[in-house]
Amino acid sequence: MGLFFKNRRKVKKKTSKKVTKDVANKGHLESSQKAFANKQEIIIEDQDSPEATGTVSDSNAAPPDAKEESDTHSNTKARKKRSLFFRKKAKTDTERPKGLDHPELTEKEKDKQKKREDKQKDRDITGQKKAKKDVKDQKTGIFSRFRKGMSKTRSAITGRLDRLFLGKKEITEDLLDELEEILFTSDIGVATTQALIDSVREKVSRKELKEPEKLKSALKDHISSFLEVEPVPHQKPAPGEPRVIMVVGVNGVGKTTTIGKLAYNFKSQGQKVMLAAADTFRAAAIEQLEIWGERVGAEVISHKSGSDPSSVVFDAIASAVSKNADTLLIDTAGRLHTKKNLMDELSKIHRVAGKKLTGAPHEIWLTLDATTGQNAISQAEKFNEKLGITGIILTKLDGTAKGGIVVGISHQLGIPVKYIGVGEQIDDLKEFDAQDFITAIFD
Ligand SMILES: Nc1nc2c(ncn2[C@@H]2O[C@H](COP(=O)(O)OP(=O)(O)OP(=O)(O)O)[C@@H](O)[C@H]2O)c(=O)[nH]1
Ligand SMILES: [Mg+2]
Repeated sequence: MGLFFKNRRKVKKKTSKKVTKDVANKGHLESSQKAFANKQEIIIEDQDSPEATGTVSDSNAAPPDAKEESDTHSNTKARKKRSLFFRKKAKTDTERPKGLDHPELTEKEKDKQKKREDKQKDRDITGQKKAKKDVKDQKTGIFSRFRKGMSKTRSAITGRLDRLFLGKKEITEDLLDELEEILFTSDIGVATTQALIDSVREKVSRKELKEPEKLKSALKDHISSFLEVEPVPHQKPAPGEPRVIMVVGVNGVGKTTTIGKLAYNFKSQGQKVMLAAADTFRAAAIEQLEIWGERVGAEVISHKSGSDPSSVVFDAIASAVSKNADTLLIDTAGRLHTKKNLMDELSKIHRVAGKKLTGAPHEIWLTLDATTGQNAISQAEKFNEKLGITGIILTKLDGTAKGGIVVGISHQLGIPVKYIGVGEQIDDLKEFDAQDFITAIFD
């Protein structure tokens, strides 16, 4: 008996409150149709939906067990089922709100609909703001990593300059000699150091520069002008054709890693990127590139180890053209700039690329390791002679005191530094910006 009442209470709870009240007050169920009609009305009211009434009355769908219910008044199971059916139905219908200009909407319903749309707009704006902040954070992140990486270069240049100028009242020959030594030992390079010292001497002799404190800002301006390098003229891809970039450099400078970072960078800009595994020489070089390809979601075109790198490039270009890639990055084997046969191999790759696609490779980027110091300049000279370098990527600027090499490279070679590597992670590549660089060294 107790169990019977318990179950009955449960059923009552689950049924619409108003139905329970209505039915219980009367003490009996007059007819299943009446109860059914009451419940329909009440549940529809409960849904608070702009079109609920219309939907249910218009509906062709029959409630489950309708017939069965009309036959047996006390079938609570069927009642429960039917109640669920209408609830579900009304809910599905409210999930499809009508537009504000819908003729069936009353003023109150329009108001509600407008509020709902305004809320959605607010959510969209918040989402957009967050996305913008993420991009900003990302930029701030790389900038602070870059500044941190440049700290040794900063103390090698600015730290020593500050100590030199401290307490000095005038610019003497001794001071200029010491300045020359600081610049020279900061990996700025002989020729660039000489150019800087000559210009300072000239300004001093013309009495344009008298106080040592002003010397620092004069140097800063001069170095800035060295860093503003005009782009090297190069072929541009024809509309609809991929931009083919060949990445070259001596062994272990960071070519493959940089290609991975570049692919990530270009992909985040929405480009379709493909990679060519043209280092068929070093063991595991193909696998290394394939890992990067997988990480960034870029297809890698490869042949087996030991095969001709030119034929890899030929196939990769064909594939990039047919698959409408935006950019094809070619990874090449590291080689010493002094080895003629290996340098000749690069010329062959270059020729074959041009045969497959007119103008390819559109760019040749030389990767230089910042920690090598002055040797980087002679590497750049040799690669440039052989291939005509269109851009430089300077890697491993994190934690080296030899960052001054950027100034020498820009001034002596007249080739723009495109990117700088500030770590081993996928996003540790920064587009080179002369002003950021000057700020990181001097401020
Ligand atoms: N700290 C630091 N390490 C880097 C950077 N770029 C590359 N490396 C590291 O340098 C090492 C060599 O990188 P790779 O990309 O294999 O160099 P590679 O020029 O392709 O080498 P080869 O194909 O053998 O000629 C790896 O350990 C990289 O993680 C950088 O910007 N900073
Ligand atoms: Mg490599």
